[in-house]
Amino acid sequence: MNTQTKLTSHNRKPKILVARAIFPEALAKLKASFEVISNQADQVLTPQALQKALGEVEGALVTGSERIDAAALAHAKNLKIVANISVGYNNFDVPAITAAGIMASNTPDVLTDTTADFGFALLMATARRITESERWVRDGKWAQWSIVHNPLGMDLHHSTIGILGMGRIGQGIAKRALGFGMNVIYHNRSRLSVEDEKACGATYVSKEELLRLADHLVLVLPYTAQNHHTIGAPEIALMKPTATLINIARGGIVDDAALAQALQAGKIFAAGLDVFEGEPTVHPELLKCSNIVIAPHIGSGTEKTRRAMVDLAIENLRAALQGKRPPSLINTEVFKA
Ligand code: 8YV
Repeated sequence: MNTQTKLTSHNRKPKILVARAIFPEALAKLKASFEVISNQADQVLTPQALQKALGEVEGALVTGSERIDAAALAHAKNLKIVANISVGYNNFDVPAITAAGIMASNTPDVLTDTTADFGFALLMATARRITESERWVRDGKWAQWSIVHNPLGMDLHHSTIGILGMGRIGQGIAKRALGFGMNVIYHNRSRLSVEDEKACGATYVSKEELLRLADHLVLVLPYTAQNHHTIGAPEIALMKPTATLINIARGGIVDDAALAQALQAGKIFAAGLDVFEGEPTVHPELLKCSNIVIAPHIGSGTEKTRRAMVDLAIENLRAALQGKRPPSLINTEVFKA
């Protein structure tokens, strides 16, 4: 091996995968330190293409669209980290990633306030029928102002908001609700500390009480196998006919077919949905409902926050490839200092 070759191999940049389009400046910075396989076309990779790419790299930036499991990792001999650009990581089979000795990270905190803002926006749009009203106006139906014949909504102020899942985003929603004079109740796997309950002005109730008492039910829990269809026909049956249901958590937490039936039958007043089972496909029966506000999974979607998520994921990736502990490592047992 001549000196030149030695130098080249010594200076070899680690190879990484950027599985989806990211901001050009972030990609340029990555290219300064890494050899990058990037998917700037932004077409979700097939499982085969993902498996192949993971077999070639030492680090990968991925999103909720990439399922990382034993099959995806089948050839990933040199992979040290899969860094999710997302706080939720139900796209990760964490035991399989851990068994392969690979670190997994996510992007908590940086999106909490943006997502809580969005939850509130979706709640307000749903309760006050804003998108339905806009369609009504655009369809030329607004002939005159009317006391009773314009779309009439439900109040937020001084109503009861029920929050299912009281992590960082749930607590952010509770704090916003206090500003509207709302009565805040919540249910969570584990109860908050007295101080945290006080800071959110929130009262802990059982899941059944939450369903029965909430005027507005907001879902902010992570998706797990146990949480599949946490809200289905039996749960909706407990809700008030005047209630709204907001899902900013994950598709699969709500049984979308049951929800569509309930909305069509007037069992609840309305729903605001940012996430869907099998998204980006939306259940055709949901699309037929007028009492629903639909968004394309944009809870964290401000440019500032998406940049912060990408930056944090990159920080995790860089740390892992430098032998340091990634700041938001999920499977801490894999890290060896
Ligand atoms: C992501 C999200 O944009 O962070 C999450 O859990 O739902 C969103 O912020 C989405 O999951 C894509 O990875």
